[in-house]
Amino acid sequence: MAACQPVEKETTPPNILFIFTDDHALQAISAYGSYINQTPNLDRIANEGMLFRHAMVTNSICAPSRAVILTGKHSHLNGVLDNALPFDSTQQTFPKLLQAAGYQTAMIGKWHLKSQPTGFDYWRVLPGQGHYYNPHFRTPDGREQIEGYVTNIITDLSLDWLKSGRDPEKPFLLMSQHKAPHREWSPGPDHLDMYDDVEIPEPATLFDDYANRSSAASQQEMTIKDHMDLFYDLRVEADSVNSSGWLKRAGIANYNRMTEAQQAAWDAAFKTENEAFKEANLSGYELVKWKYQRYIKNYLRCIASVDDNVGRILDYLDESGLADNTIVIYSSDQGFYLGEHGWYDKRWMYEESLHMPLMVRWPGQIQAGSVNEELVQNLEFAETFLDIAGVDIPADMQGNSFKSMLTGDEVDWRDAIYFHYHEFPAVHMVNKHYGVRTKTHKLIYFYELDEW
Ligand code: SGN
Ligand code: CA
Repeated sequence: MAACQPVEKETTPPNILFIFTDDHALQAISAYGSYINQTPNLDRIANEGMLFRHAMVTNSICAPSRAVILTGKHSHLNGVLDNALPFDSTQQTFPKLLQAAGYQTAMIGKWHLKSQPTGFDYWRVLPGQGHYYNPHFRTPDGREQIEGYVTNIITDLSLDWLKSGRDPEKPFLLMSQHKAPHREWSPGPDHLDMYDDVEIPEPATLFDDYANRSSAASQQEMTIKDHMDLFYDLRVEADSVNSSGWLKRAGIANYNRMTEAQQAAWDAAFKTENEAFKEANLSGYELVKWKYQRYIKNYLRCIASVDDNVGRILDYLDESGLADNTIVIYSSDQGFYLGEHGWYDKRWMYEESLHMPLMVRWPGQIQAGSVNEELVQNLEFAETFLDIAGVDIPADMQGNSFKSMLTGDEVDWRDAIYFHYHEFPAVHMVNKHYGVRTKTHKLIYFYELDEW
């Protein structure tokens, strides 16, 4: 009796929307318990999906993290050990495999891999680190400059592609990758005054003395106290400080990119506080505390814009009806120090920079509000996305698909992760190290110092 047979439902592979930021620490996401800011739109992804508490990178630095994500292989196999090395874009990547399986693929925003993007039907990427104001983009047809604030623009381009740039008959992969909240933490015009009258709580270790730790911890060059530049990083006027040559040039260039109207809004936002700062002539602890406030407020202002723009994307998914069959992932290329240990930047296998945010929404598949405690890594995005799309996972990829964690099925997961940071000597001077971490322990070896 044909009528009683279960109907073979035609399953459309889900769309994959990967929203990625640069240097967004867990400590600055309210779904992770931030005590310094609120991120209502990012929290929506966690509340309607799953939040991973122990998502970690294999190598805590930008270009290497991106190469790991594309290939599903550790740095020593994909070739991008550090930020200086180009990505060999002839190698196997998950976007290429999805494209071959019939997905429409797009890469918009920060790429940072030096070579040309491959495996994408559409791409528009920032050159290098890119700029916050009036950014240039590299495209297959050459360079173009777009007026406005980078986080808004990357979202506009992403929405344009979703609405009218793709073949609506095919499933899509969209990698929408922000520059924010990367150094030099330039807030957008909508958030210049945010946090003006509040004091952000300091982390307990802002004045860490690095006693009882590897000598690497005291040899770095990433303290708010000594290495954060008052002009380039913190926007106190050039004539008041001692910026080194290139930081001064870069800071001036950033300002000169702005239109007159953007400059006027910028000047108005910082002027009064800058004058008070010069007047106060701070030093020692008081100066560090002031620098922390200026730093964290600008960082959080950049995140507020990311949050607003994630809201725009989620709203569009709802309005267009795409939400039901689209898996939304929010993550960042590593964690970051928000004053913990007196630091900014990343690189270490210590917790703040080892972790990356990971929140995933997949309506009908993930139970809303679930929290995952397993040790997952950026090494498994490629495998997971292929698995979700029903594409075979190549045997030479090194991570595991975590799809069954998303759907709540039983999984036999790893009990330890491996990490290796390779960039030294280089900016911020963090020594090379590798290590392993389990749910309860961590072992790190600074092999050029021979210190465990
Ligand atoms: C730039 C930054 C550094 C940062 C690296 C790597 N300096 O060099 O502070 O550590 O990028 O960042 S800046 O003055 O140019 O902002 S990464 O995210 O690309 O790995
Ligand atoms: Ca980064």
